[in-house]
Amino acid sequence: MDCSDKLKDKIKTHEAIVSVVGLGYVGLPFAVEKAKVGFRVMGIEQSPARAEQVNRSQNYIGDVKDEELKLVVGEGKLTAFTDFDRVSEADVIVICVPTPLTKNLTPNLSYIESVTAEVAKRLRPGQLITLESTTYPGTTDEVMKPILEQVSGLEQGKDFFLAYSPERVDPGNKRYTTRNTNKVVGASDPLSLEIAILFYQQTILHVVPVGSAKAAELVKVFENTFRAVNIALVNELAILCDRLELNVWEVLDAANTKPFGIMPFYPGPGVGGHCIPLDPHYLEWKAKEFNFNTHFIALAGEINRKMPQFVREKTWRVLNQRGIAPSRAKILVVGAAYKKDLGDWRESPAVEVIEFLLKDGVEVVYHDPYVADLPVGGHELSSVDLTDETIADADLVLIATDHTRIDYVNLVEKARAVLDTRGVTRHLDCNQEKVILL
Ligand code: SAJ
Repeated sequence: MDCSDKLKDKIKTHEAIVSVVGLGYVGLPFAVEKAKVGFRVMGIEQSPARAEQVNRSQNYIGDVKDEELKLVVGEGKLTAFTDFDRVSEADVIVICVPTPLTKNLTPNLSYIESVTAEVAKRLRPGQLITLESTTYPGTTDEVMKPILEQVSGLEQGKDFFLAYSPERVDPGNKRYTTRNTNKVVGASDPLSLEIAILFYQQTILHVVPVGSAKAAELVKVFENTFRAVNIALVNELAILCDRLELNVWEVLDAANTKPFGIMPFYPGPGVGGHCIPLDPHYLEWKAKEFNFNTHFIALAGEINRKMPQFVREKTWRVLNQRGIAPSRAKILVVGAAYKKDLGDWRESPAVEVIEFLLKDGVEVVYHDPYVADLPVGGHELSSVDLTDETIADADLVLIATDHTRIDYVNLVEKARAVLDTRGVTRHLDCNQEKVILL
């Protein structure tokens, strides 16, 4: 029996030891799913604090159920480490590390490269490595494979197996989870693909094979590009409607009554998170290698990135219409997270808007039920309670994130004026005279 047969058997019986590198919003849910079906999972996390939290069953990812984490950790099925020493024990190594951008929007593969080098040092025959991080087409075959083969002397498709399977996590989505979200898998040799499909089928309902790692990489970055471009389209429409003095929300709500051939996207204060604003630029960068300009990606990024400034200027206009200079205004910003019903404020457009307003001399307070403290523009702000007094005390309430749990009817009733950048008040039975929509 060769090493691939042994590996397939271990995967089928769930005796395979799985190592998940990176226990963030992708890695931790994935690790828990594998542990729940009986795999022994070694999490490798660069943050000692996070590793400690996992080992103490202290959940820090909203999409992971506390009781499930407690169960798998309690059973010894999931243990977190901060070093790679034991990765040679793993039969399958799943890499879920960040793929950020540099300041000038070029890929930063440093996490992938450093993790791959650590794995390569300990690589042994019979291991499967899969990359889940969103990246440009070619990363698995052109960056990871050479490191793994040159450092270990082993050969992909014969001694070890390598595949790409993009994460498809929609943070906060209660309907689609790691288990029931279709999973694309690609590899540049048939045996790696076969073994990777078998591995993912153990915990994911539907696996979608494609013919290469590159194709799988492009699938993912296309998915995020699709969203970035469509969000930019409605953001541009919002700016045009502002000039036309038309209500973009009325236009979009009516357009979305078309029963076919359209899909709802809505304007906002900008595009946040660590995917949509970043991932498409991985493809833009790769395309330049082929003397190809991905105009849609560049334009979408440009439009989405200018939305915070558009909100800033709209705020000035609203204050001016009320005879209030920004430097003498007090604004209550409702929502700091990058999207509703979660507390992640990385790349959040709300934070950029707050930073702009602080620069304009506005006295800014914010309320976000999911974000207790917020370092912004050199200030350390803390979320204020959303009382009738704090609402009435502000010259303007600016809704930057449309968290479900906020009582928007009361907010509008108690506010002097509301700038709603998310359209969340547009269908409410409240005094719409006080609401200015983006
Ligand atoms: N946004 C808008 N208008 C819209 C939709 C979103 O302004 O119509 C904004 C959001 O407020 C947010 C940003 O865009 O600031 C990104 O929102 P998102 O939900 O598209 O992105 P993420 O990063 O939370 O999650 C996405 C996944 N979301 C969905 O598919 C709905 C998916 O694109 C990826 O699987 C995931 O990122 C990832 O990890 O790549």
